[in-house]
Amino acid sequence: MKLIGRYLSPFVRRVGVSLHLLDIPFTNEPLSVLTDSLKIREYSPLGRVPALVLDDGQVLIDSSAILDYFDQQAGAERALLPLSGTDRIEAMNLLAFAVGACEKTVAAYYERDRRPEGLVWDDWYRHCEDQARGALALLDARQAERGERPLLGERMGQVDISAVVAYDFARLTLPAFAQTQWTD
Ligand SMILES: N[C@@H](CCC(=O)N[C@@H](CS)C(=O)NCC(=O)O)C(=O)O
Repeated sequence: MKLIGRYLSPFVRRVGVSLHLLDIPFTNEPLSVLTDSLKIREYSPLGRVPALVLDDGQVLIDSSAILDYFDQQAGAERALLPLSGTDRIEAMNLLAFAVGACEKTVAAYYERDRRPEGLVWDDWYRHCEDQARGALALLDARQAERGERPLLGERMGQVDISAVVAYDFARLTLPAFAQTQWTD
């Protein structure tokens, strides 16, 4: 099985971390969306990462869909996201903040770092950054309430993985987050 995309992408990274946690062996082909887009499109015509090539050649795309596939296989006891019930509703909601923070951080990063000089829209950059900050602050407040316990339930799961990946990505790519001290 092969995971396509670089771990700098928070979407690729949350899949990679989850596969490790589920003890599922895979290799990584670190293709860049900037320099390897034609190669990525050979795996997925949408040209996005992550894409996951299964052993039978089938290609799955979109981190949430990929993670759902493995959770279904793992079964309720091992799944990283509750498969049903009220816990699932709460998990999906927290996850939407973590994944939303990734999306807004990616948008801010592209606005600031990927546009030609003179075409950067500062107000939009700040808007995206504020949205990412809002979502991360909510998760941070939740963690402060939970203390040593995971964000949901009693064992580390997808909400924790995605929250940490989102937080790390913001620290790595947005200067305003570089010095931020969040709940340990
Ligand atoms: N909803 C998708 C988002 C994936 C995504 O936006 N990946 C970015 C890299 S961080 C990408 O491939 N960007 C290139 C593009 O969209 O053209 C997921 O969860 O997998």
